[in-house]
Amino acid sequence: MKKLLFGAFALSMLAACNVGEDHLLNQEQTDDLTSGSSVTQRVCPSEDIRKEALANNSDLMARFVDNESKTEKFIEDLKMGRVLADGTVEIPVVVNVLYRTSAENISDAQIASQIATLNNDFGGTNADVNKIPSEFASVAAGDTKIKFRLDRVIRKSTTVRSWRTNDAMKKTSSKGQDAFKPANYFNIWVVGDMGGVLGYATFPESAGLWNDGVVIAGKYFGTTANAPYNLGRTATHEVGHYLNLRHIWGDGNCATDYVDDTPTQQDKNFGKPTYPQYDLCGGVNRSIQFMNYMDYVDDAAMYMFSAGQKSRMQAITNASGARSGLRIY
Ligand SMILES: [Ca+2]
Ligand SMILES: [Zn+2]
Repeated sequence: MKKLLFGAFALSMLAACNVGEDHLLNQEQTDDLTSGSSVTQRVCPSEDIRKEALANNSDLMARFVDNESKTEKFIEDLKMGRVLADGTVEIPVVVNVLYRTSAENISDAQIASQIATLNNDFGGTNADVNKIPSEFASVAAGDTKIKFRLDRVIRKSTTVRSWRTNDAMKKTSSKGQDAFKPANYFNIWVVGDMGGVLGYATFPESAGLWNDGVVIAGKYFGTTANAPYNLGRTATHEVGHYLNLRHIWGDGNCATDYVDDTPTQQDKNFGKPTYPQYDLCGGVNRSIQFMNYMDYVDDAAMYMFSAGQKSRMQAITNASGARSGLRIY
């Protein structure tokens, strides 16, 4: 609907091009006539010059329409409370539970515990936030201004005993469950078992596609008794990917995660490392941020995003980002 409106608007701008030309001609004549004289009344020709330029340049017109569309969306989002007054974005969450046994049909309470964990971890209100070493406290994200609100739970019985990472759980035709409006809702699939995999995510280039979202094995979803993956941080990590964060070690030896305030580290870390740990990369020995959610440490050993990671996530959820469709409707 909005696109149609803008299309009509763009056409009316084109139709106005003759007026613009006439005006420019008049302007030139006026310039000649009035050269050397002082201005007696304020005149700004910007919009008329723009109309002329838009009428003669379809690329420019496309950019104009795109800017107006994004601006209107942001204002509409603000008006509707989809973006809160302090800029916080609320993401509606759909949890698709695929179960074979009754134990796999996880409770509403377990789902609620996962949403609460996401809001604490992304809000910087996690109970273990005080464990962040002072060295990294100055670059901790604090409140990322991204919140999660459970919109609905879709439960479905299935005969599948163990799932692989081939997205079969995301299709009704392969004994899974189709995504619920993935352009506007963050879909999580909770499955009974994925072998040795805790979870996996799509990145923002998949925004709105049929397979877009996060998959988590039910045993590690929310607060559970399954230590060391018992605090819901598997989802925190996977949602980080969904919002365009890479692994902190850049998935290579001393590789980059495109975040400046996460020190370059050699590789992933496991378990519960003791602070500080040092990695030698490019001849520089750095204290590494192994307690970051995007490392591989145990749930109890990860408790921060960095400010740089917050910027990347905000970039992808804002009005012009790939995930700008994720709003409460
Ligand atoms: Ca880094
Ligand atoms: Zn990962």
